[in-house]
Amino acid sequence: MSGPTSIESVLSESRVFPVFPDLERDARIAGMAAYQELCQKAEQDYPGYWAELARDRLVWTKPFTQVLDDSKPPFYKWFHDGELNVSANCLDKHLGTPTENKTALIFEADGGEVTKVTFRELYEQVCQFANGLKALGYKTGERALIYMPMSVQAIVAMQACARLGITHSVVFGGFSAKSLHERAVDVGATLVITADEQRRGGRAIPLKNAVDEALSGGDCEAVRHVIVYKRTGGPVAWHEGRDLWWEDAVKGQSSDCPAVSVNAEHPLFVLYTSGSTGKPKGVQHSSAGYLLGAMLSVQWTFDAKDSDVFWCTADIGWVTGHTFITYGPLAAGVTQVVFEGVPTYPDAGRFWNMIERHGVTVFYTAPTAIRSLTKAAEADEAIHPKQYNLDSLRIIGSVGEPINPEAWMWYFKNVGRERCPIVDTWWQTETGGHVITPLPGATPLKPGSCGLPFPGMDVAIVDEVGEEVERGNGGFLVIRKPWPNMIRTIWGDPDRFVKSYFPPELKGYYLAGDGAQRDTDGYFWVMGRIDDVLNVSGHRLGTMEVESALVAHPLVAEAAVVGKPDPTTGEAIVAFVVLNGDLPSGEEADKVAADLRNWVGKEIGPIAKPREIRFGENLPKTRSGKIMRRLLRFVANNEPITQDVSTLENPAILDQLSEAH
Ligand code: 6R9
Repeated sequence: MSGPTSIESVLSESRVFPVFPDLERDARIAGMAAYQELCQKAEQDYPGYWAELARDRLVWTKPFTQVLDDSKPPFYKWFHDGELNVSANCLDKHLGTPTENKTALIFEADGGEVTKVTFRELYEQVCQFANGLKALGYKTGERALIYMPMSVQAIVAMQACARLGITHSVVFGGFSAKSLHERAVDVGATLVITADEQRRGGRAIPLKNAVDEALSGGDCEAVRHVIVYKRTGGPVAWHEGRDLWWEDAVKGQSSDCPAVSVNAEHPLFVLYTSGSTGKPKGVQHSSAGYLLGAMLSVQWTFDAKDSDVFWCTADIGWVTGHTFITYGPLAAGVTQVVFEGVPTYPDAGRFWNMIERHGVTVFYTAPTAIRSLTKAAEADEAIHPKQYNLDSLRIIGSVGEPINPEAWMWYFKNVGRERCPIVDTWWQTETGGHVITPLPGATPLKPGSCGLPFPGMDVAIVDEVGEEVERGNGGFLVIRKPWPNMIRTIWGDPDRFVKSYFPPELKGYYLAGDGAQRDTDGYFWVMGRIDDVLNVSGHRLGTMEVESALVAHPLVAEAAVVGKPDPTTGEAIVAFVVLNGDLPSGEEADKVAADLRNWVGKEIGPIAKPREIRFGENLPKTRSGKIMRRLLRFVANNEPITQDVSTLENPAILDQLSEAH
């Protein structure tokens, strides 16, 4: 941890860590010159660059002759006269190769049981389940909702849908029946695949019950079947004729099932994500373009090697779980660890323990997990990463939100042992795969920066009229050219797609919704969502900037900052803070708050001093670990929260923060 004179927090971070020579030597993209060569190739012949990769990496049943169709922007099509099957590209292509009998999945359940599945076995399970779906009458073009715990079966379900050309929509197991209902209706699901219950931290949480509730409304009659995987054996209600057990669906089914050849643009999945307002958006992805991006992200960012044991800790309910569990690693033929549960059960050493036991070489997690495990490790030496043998690691990654330099350094020192690069990967549900990221064998690292564009991606920081801003200035993060794994539309709402992502004043560029700046070396520094940028007395401040400063204080574990309207300064800063120690109260709280205000004043400048600091034991987070600043704004303004908070990990924390002054 940094001492009080540290300036680790601020975005003027100036440390640079050179590429590790051993990684560079063996990397797929070895050295900065190799990276630049790829970028130049893309610049000189953009369609040619992607066409070559698509021909080289994907197995086509009908080769494409057209690369990019940009005749109706922003509805772009890629490789659109080609055909393939995504599941065949993840499984069938390994049959008859040495990968066939290699371990595909090392699954560790919440209770610690480990199941290993080879690529051949996974192929057979997927085929059996796909045959079961066919026997029930399911066909290409239908939509299936998947609401399952992390399990081998969840991956099988997704792959089986892909195999038949059934578009899946995975709903995170932590979402409520209400959310499930909304998604089932919006996507027009005819099939639901679920489990009796899931396990999280030793507790059983019902899933099938929520499905029953979600489908009870009368507007989900299109759902013909609910297939239930028995995870815990817990009690479930049964709807004869509609419900059937997974084991019955696959009973007697052949373990070969021909993959359906679909058009490159066929919707592989629809994944719902929150917009800044309104109902969730169903982000629609393609088959070929999406898979190409997923595969390249695994191969380039994580420098996938045959000997790797890859572990992405995300849930399949998020895009990270789609790209870095279900599709990318399988297409790349990499062994991966998949886990059910939480990082803090049976104790907060679970991640480090699993890395040690399974010999994980590439580890990919989120800043929020790093920060909470830092806090746990500082409180309990016994589960500190230093107690574990993490020698197998060679690359560690971060995704989901900006990683503040403080957390970056802790991760780098304690997990990566100063010999593993951190790939801080910036991307979104809508982008399908990595957009800005360091490459482990090519990009020197700057703590807190997500590095340089992924080879081929045309990323820029622009002003309100789409003009690129000068280096060092903030602006909107945009992607200027269409890319193969981009969002195709918002399911059922093409107008919203155009309005959300392609504002007319931005020259047709894709607007990511994040504010960022680029330094003189071309490195990107993401400041957070543009709706999170504060304006205090005419000064632009990223909530991230202030949070980063707070988190750099030795007493602070986590912080979230929101703006509150102020008649004099426009906005005033309210900070919600979780300390490493106990929750302070009374004079103690006043004293710590005063110290923190001064600290921020010193770190960034007096303008950034929070007007108010409130302490809590935690922050309101979505189940994917994103802090819900929107709700904190209500709390900051002492306004009642009228929205549904059932999707929060910890709704009770809102009361605690409302009372804390
Ligand atoms: C993959 C994923 C996307 C939003 C994105 C940005 C934030 C993700 C980040 C990051 C800074 C990173 N974000 N990765 N911000 N640095 N490395 O998280 O997708 O759930 O759609 O969220 O997350 O704000 O716009 P998604």
